[in-house]
Amino acid sequence: MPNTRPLRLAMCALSLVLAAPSFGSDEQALQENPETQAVTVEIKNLQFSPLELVVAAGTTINWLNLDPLDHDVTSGVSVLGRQTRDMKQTKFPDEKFASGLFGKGKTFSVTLEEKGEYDYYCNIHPFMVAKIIVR
Ligand SMILES: [Cu+2]
Repeated sequence: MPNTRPLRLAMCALSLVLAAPSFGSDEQALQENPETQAVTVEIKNLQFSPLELVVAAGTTINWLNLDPLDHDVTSGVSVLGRQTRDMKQTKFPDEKFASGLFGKGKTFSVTLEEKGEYDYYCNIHPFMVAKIIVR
């Protein structure tokens, strides 16, 4: 019977290397700032920034609108694209939070106590989608 141990070790090392990027900078940021109580998401040029944010449970998220036009922040999923052409509905709010429209220089805040992934979008610009991950 051939000895497969060296190969298995090599595969194991390879999988560690491949897995490394998934421990990305968000995880690092969370570890470096475990006491962070509030984080700001900027809304600028019809985009949420950052698109994906990892925070600790209990963190308050402040969305700050820097665009010269109104936006909103609605929790849930917005889907767009060719494959959605026949769909009756492309926005699926989950009613965890909804800001209503707010203008330039204004903010909307939510404190997220429960761990999980929170997708959200802008109702009037449904291509604006982003996500908060609470760990
Ligand atoms: Cu918008």
